[in-house]
Amino acid sequence: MPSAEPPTGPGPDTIAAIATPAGRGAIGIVRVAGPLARDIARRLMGKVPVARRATHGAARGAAGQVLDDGIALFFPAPHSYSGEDAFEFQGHGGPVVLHSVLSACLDAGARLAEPGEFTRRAFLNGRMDLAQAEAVADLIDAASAEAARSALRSLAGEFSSAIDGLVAQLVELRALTEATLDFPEEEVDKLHRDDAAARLARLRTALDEVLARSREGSLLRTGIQVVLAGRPNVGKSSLLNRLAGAERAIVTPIPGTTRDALRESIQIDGVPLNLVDTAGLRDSRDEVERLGVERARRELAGADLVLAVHDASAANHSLPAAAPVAAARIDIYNKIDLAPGFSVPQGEFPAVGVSALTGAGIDQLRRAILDAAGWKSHGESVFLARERHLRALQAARGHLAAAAGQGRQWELFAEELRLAQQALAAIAGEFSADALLGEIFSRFCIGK
Ligand SMILES: Nc1nc2c(ncn2[C@@H]2O[C@H](COP(=O)(O)OP(=O)(O)OP(=O)(O)O)[C@@H](O)[C@H]2O)c(=O)[nH]1
Ligand SMILES: [Mg+2]
Repeated sequence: MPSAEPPTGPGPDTIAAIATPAGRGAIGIVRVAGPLARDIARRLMGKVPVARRATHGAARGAAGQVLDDGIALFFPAPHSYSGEDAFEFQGHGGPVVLHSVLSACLDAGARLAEPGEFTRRAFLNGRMDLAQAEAVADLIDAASAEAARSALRSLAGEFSSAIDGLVAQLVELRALTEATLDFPEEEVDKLHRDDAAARLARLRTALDEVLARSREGSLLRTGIQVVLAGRPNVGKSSLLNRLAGAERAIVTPIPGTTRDALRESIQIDGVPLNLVDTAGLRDSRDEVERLGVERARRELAGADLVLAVHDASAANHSLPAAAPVAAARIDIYNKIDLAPGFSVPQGEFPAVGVSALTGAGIDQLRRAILDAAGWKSHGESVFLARERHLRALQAARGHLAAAAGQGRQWELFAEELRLAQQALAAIAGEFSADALLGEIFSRFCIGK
């Protein structure tokens, strides 16, 4: 049944795009959304397909020529992805045929969609909040099964409802505070003050929990920059190969084998790591090796986690004095197969004994890496947060801390609560600036 309501939303124009990836494929999809979708469906297919029912037919151009044969779908507003009338044609997945169908849609009055514009409209039409819209892109970009699962949960609203929960608590607390401002008698004030303090404490705990789960989940998005470093010949490249499960780096008994920094993307329990092998740190007269050592130092400076590799069978375990190791660090004692009875020195950093040759200790090393990176295997409960979300949560956290420090200054207390709420509301995209939306949606694919 056609909807009686005209489609709502930004701009009355109708957008169209090829929604499937460029190149040849079994099936290709052209999608149209907006007030002209119904009209375009009629022009291409000869009639408007029954709502939400797959309809087989030929798509025709303006002159009546057959462009392709496929399945047409029509979703009347508001029950479509973007909330507007939507038409979709699933045809043969060749670039030429898809472009001819797309052109027919454009000839019939649609314009080419911008990246993410369908999802942007879904957000503007209230079909999803901003965090959910972001989850759409994160799901498409997910680099591991864990990241995909987490994105799906955000898309289903799990992250948003955690934020909504915090906002609801804040709203209650603000209402209570406003009441106190209106009735400043002594007794009421004392009662409210105790109550408000207790509520604020609960709220801060809840927010810290969400922040912890978000920080952890953000690892799934960004990956962890892990750099192998140590003296020449201690087995850094062998460890990279062992962790990658493939012979990526050249390994020889000659000290100074690795010159260029070598990168390898690996996963541990679905957490993406960007593993970098570097030249052994030493003073060398060899020009090429010296440049390699310089690069190694640069990589170390940008690392989230440094794997400081030592040779367990050697007398001297220390890293060269000049090694800049500021980030989180794990000390790895390699070649334990050559050092029977070796006991791992306990120092300032977590330490493990391994053998890149036999694989001994490697599982323990993997766990140590995840621990050091802050992955507590909350697994199913982490939020695939973006930097934007973390910043908003941190801002809210700061305002709540400031509120807690306000004592009896109710006006200032109330103001900090208001600012905290504003920070949290930004996650769902309330009152979002156009620039922010542009920045978020421009990274989407066209047709999404
Ligand atoms: N027995 C034993 N030998 C190892 C182990 N790990 C590495 N090696 C050997 O140690 C030598 C050096 O290994 P590499 O992985 O090239 O060491 P590296 O730290 O990358 O050396 P540079 O690139 O020169 O800095 C090679 O002969 C490896 O086969 C181990 O766990 N046990
Ligand atoms: Mg090497």
